[in-house]
Amino acid sequence: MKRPKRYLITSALPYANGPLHLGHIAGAYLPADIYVRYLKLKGEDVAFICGSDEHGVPITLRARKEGVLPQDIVDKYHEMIKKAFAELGIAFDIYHRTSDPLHHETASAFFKEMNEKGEFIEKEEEQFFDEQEQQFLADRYIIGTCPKCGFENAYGDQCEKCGTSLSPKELINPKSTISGNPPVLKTTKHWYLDLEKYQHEWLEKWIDSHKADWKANVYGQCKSWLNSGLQPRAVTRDLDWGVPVPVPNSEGKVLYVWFDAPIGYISATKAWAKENGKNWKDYWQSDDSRLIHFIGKDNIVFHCLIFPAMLKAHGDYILPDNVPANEFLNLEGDKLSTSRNWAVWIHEYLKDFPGKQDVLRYAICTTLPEQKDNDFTWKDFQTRNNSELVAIFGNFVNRTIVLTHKYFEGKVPACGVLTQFDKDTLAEISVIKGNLEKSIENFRFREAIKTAMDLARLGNKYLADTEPWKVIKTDEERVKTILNVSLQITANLSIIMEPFIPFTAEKLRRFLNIEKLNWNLAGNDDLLKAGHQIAEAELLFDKIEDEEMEKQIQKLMDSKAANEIANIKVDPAKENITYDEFSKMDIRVGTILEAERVPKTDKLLKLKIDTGIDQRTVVSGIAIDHKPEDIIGKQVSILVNLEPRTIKGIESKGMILMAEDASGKLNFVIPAEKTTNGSGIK
Ligand code: B3M
Ligand code: ZN
Repeated sequence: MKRPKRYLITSALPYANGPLHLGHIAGAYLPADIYVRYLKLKGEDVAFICGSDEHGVPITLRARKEGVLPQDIVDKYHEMIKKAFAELGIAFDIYHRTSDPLHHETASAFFKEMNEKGEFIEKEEEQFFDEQEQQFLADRYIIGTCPKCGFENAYGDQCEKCGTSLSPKELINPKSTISGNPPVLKTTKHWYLDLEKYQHEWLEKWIDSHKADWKANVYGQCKSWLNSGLQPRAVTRDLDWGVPVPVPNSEGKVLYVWFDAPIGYISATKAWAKENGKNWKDYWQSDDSRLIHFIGKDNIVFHCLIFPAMLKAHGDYILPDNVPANEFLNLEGDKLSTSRNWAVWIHEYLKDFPGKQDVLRYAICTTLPEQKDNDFTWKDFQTRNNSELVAIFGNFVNRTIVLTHKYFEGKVPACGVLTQFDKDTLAEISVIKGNLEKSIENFRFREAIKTAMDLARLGNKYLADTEPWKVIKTDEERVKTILNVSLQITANLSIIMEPFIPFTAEKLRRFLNIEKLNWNLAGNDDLLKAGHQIAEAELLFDKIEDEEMEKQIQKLMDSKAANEIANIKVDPAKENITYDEFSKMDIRVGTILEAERVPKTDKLLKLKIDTGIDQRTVVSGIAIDHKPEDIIGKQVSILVNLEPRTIKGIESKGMILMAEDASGKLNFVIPAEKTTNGSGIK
């Protein structure tokens, strides 16, 4: 692509139904922010767009659960998310929101325009309806038994236990989550985007044209969607929260959240342009601007297939030039989860580690899940801080500034004759800068931050090799040159670190008493003139102690424990029975004498039990949790007067009593002390 005149960079609009965590930042926000800061530092014309996604069923569900209005939910989280981004230095040009009237207007007009062009298929369809509540039920408002794994609380669109995508009609015994009643099917009309037609007309070709420049995971996911054949997709819903369908006689219908949300990028750009004397169309409707969407991998289909299809069908818009989606970040080996509270919440981090935004940015950047899922651990976070930021970067800068004060009253000493080693060191700065540009421009931010750190490593090594603290005793002129070189490296660090750790870059500029410098100046060896006065040194980074890490790990352990307790589901009590009914059961203590698997079954063991009365065979469904060799000799409780049954051709006389825990594991019910076989249990 020829050099664009301007850039339009978007980050996925987070749902305003909960706070931000680490996974969000690693997916769509930190990479975008690094990229944008880099472009801006080069003097490019960039609009960096984001905002809250305030529609959709998760928000209405949450509001219902908390007994408040959807608007209350989005107001609360919009502010919270916006603040967390700002404090972490994710510097959008605008952080807008989709409940804003400007967005409703923009999304409505977009739909109308497509509708007038005849781009939608209108279809009547049967959908689940809650008769008591008199409303249609979105997929998430229906739960039932998963046809794949039997999980009883699967949603209408997905089973969270086995991960299968579902449609509400596939659920066994569907129930409305609002009234709890079984829903009925009722006809309703919806507008569909004809993705099948677009696939054949141009979409497939367009995706293929990006085979070389898109990330393999992104291109691969698009191809697999295309290979299974795109189907028309409904872009409207029966719901009372969202952008109303702007067509007569469509009361109770709104645009599907995934139709209106990406249009949110456009409305946000309009709002920004209005405030900043720009023309939003320059960014969205002009071929010399470059559109890039930063997202997480679960949003690929919407940004690479559906939204482009909408933009093209509308007709006036450019298409994304790249969609560098990231994979997922895990936490301490486990999937991040809002509902299980398995997360590092950004607002909590900012409170727990004041002034350490850059440590988190750095640790996340070095762990970005660019090619595959990756794992964030507090141990790694601590090591990144203590062994890299403190020991390499901070150490180099501190020594340079302290020595400049000690020997030359804080004035940049003049550079004398350069040795070959000095020249090689200085030449390395440009090499590093060149590598960095390549990495950033190809969205390889992990590689980029490592390269940026190489400059700090270079500086640290330069000081260790030249040892100015020794040379000063014999050759002050040489020390002037050494510190001049070191200071030039420090000034270069203030430029190239800015995209990654902007708070630190600002601190460095304060130490060096300089303004923000253009990226293109990096690589120069005379950024600081001789005689320039620098400020006193402060520490760039502080060590993070073990106790602080232990606190964070404890926090995670606490939420794990809280979850385990919350997840224990206990069956309600059964109907009362009489004592006579109970006393009919003859339960005894027995001992397992023999145990073997019943061939061709997973669950069954054939046991020989000494009941005190006799020795008998019992077939028991405990093989998943118990191996035959482990249970021989064990005492058990056995119901001896249960009618004999033939199971897999074996006559089973009686039943071993087991306790089943919440996870379905079966544990033996045994007397607390060794008891004679045949003792009655009453
Ligand atoms: N809110 C989904 C998400 O946060 C959605 C992104 C919209 S981007 C237009 O993953
Ligand atoms: Zn399932």
